[in-house]
Amino acid sequence: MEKGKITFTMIKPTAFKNNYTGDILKMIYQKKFRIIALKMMQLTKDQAAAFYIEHKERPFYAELCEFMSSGPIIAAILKKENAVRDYRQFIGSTNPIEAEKGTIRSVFGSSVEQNAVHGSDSDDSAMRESSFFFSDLEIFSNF
Ligand code: DAT
Ligand code: MG
Repeated sequence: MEKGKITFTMIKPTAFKNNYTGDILKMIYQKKFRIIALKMMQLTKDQAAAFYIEHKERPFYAELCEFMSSGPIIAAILKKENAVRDYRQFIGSTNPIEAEKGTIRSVFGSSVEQNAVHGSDSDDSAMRESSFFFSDLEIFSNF
């Protein structure tokens, strides 16, 4: 994996449950991101807590871990120049109500918590989050 060219995303439980996975992946491809790793799984509450450890002091942390472990999710590593910046722009603001029209969160998000997708906030986060979910054998770096 090349730092600076990848980002990590998750399709969150509500979006998955609503069968938005196909539409979201299609939008990702249309924006010229390449998927270099992909899986479906359900996090335990402890795994969600470890993934979101940076938020452990926030008032919504317990609820967030509860929600993120409440059902299956899709995890993926996306490759593109400036992947982190471009993907954050493409998913829109954390709160779907504030997200720009046409962004993934504005189209598929239902609330600030259930905002359809995760997107890494920095290159360091992208590397950490990708390694959290995927082993080297599951990552097609040259794809
Ligand atoms: P982002 O996902 O845009 O990077 P974040 O890192 O600040 O946002 O927060 C992580 C997730 O936590 C976010 O996607 C949804 C949830 N969250 C953030 N702020 C919240 C709030 N005020 N109430 C409930 N959930 C919140
Ligand atoms: Mg974040």
